Amino acid sequence: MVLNKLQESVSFIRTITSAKPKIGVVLGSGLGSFVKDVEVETTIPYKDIPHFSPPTVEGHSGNLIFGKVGGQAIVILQGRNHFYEGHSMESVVHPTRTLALLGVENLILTNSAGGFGENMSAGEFMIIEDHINLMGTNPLMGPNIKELGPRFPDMTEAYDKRMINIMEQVLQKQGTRYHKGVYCGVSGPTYETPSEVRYLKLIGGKAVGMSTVPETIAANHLGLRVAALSCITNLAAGISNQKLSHDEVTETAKRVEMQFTSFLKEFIGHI
Ligand code: 6GU
Repeated sequence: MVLNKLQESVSFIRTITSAKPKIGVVLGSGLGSFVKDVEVETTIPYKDIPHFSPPTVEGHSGNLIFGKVGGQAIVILQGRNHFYEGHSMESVVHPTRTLALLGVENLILTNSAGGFGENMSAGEFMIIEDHINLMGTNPLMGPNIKELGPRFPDMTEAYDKRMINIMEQVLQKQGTRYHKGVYCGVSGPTYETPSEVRYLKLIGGKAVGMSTVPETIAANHLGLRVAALSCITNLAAGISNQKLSHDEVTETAKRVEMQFTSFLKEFIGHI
């Protein structure tokens, strides 16, 4: 069933383009404007693709985009489905799996996250070195689809070391402030309580968000190399006195749009 749906998505996309980029990019909340810097060749709205669902949240768009950046062929998921929207884990990772079946080998995941690491401020970035899955489920639950990958995938290096090094070099060169750390993936849609944030800190996290973990798990199952970058759009609850809002998340993402875009362009050129 899962495999049939994937094949139907791939077949539909193949009626529109024969492009086989090796690099896939998932753009998180408010980070969709990177597309302005892409030489776009083909845009396919999610609503046209069988088994892709259009996003329900404001500020999230839904397009599959093929194009080039700095001469490199890429495919972009502009907007993702979140577990908190009520999508099944299977449908959350469906677009990621589709990219792999289209030929993607390197997956760049981006997101907005709440930060609680030492010396973190809103507007900074965090390279995800590892994650803790706190979503209460796993996209690989259920019968294993052996055509996609093994029953018990290794997650020792879920985030590719070489890609982490390249990300660091690019951020340093561009003079962009960044952190490195563990991303805690939660289901949402509520932001955390201050006590929950203290717990996340105790277990070794530095940032928290409602995405990325399912895609990273599905991508590792498929044998893709994963790189992931969080935009710290706000400090997590209890770290500052400020209350949290989705408006702050989108405002900060907008403020760092230029830095984020130049980072992605150069990073893609070095993969
Ligand atoms: Cl503070 N928490 C979660 N779960 N997701 C976020 C966030 C916080 N800030 C941006 N996204």
